[in-house]
Amino acid sequence: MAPVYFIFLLMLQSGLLHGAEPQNLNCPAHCGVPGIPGLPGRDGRDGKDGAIGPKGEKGEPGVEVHGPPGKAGPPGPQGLTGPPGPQGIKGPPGLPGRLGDDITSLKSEIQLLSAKIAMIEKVASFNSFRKVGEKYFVYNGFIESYDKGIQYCKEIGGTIALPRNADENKALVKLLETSEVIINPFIGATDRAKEGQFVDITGKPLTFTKWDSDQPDDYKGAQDCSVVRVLSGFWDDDGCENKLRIVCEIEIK
Ligand SMILES: [Ca+2]
Ligand SMILES: [Ca+2]
Repeated sequence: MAPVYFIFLLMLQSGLLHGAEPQNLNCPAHCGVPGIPGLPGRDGRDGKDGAIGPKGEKGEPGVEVHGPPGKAGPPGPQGLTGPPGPQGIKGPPGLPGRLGDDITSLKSEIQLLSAKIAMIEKVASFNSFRKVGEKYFVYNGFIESYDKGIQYCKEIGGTIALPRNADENKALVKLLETSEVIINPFIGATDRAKEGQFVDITGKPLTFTKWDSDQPDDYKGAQDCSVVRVLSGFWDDDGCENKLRIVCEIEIK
């Protein structure tokens, strides 16, 4: 392509241009008006980096400044158990805990109440019973000698009846007054140890008596036990081997 273009230029200069009237290109009369300057071109690309400059002078030494402490790190692993320390001095005895005292007190009350209920149930199991103060007289129709009566009352958890005051004496009489057959009950007072000196079953002198006017008379020298006359409420000494009513007394506090 380039040779063709070159030949074309030669022909244009030697043939075609020779055939036409030559023009004077240097003539100012044929020159056009100068064109308006074009717009400035776009900025060129950045040049390449220059060469590395010389090393700067050494700077002044810095001032040491401590910053704030950092956050605490995670706890380390547990260390080995150390040897036991020496035994300390024994301290003074502590005060008893109030709650412990209350519980102990409640337990005691419950035990007392349970025992009381058991005794009341026992009293209620008798055919006849009568309360006077903290004492119950109980009777179940048992008729025996004095010594067997003592044993019987012991077995039921009481003692043979012995009025200690006027109220108790009345209560004992009231317990038996409705019975059809008049059989007096033994009371726990004897003079078997020493004639004429009546004592209770523990050997203590009586603190209350209600002997009838002519009693005790130790009739025929064979009356060392005693009874309450149900009809009058007065006492009489009687034979210990007689089979009489056995009334027991049970105290429930
Ligand atoms: Ca006697
Ligand atoms: Ca008598």
